[in-house]
Amino acid sequence: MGHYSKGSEKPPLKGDRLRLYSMRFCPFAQRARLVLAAKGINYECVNINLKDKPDWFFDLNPVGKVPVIEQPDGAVIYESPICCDYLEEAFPDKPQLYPADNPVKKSKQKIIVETIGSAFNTAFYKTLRALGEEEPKEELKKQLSAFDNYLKQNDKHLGGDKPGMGDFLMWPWFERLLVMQPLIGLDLSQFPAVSAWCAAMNEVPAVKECSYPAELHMKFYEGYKNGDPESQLVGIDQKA
Ligand SMILES: N[C@@H](CCC(=O)N[C@@H](CS)C(=O)NCC(=O)O)C(=O)O
Repeated sequence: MGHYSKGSEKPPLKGDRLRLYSMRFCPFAQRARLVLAAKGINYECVNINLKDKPDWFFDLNPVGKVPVIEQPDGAVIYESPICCDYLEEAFPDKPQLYPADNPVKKSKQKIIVETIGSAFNTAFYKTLRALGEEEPKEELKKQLSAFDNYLKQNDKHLGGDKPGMGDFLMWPWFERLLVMQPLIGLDLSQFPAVSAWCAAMNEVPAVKECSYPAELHMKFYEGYKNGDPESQLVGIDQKA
């Protein structure tokens, strides 16, 4: 498991395994890790130092963001929802996370991710950057309420009776919210359907495989807040 910074050489691709460029605490990269785990795809993970990126990383993704997927033949995919859709389509023999025969249900999952998911992700980081300010927290609660209403009126998961692509795309921010709710001054039990969804997601094997313990999330957050470039390395010996 590498952690590549400026000045490093790009590691050569290994055999026929897919490669994921990631940063251990990036929620967008976690989406791809979750989908890879849920599908049981064997892959190599290469972590990028996002505070001091290697020049070669921009050859893969000119935007310079993780996640990036590199195929054994060198083809490159980036932007997390596109990476996840690619994994679904490129591995048709692995468990499917969208209902292949129901375009309406597939679109409904995407709608929740695009609307509530995107607004929630923005509000979550705004709230963390401005702890104590009411406005971002109110927006966060508005999105939680919208997600709660949706879950109340629909199935247990966005994917139906079991987690689907939509659930995995939403999850990374909720893993963090569960840890940080006391810090934010928010009580998730006010949103019972979201709480039940979180409890169910926490039991999903792929979620367990890709999660970090609360204390690592908190240590990363502390370092991130203080601009500590080493924060991405928190607990690297404990869990890669
Ligand atoms: N829209 C992108 C967002 C990815 C993203 O913002 N990743 C962050 C880490 S969490 C990143 O690579 N930041 C590096 C930078 O912005 O320079 C996606 O969905 O993949």
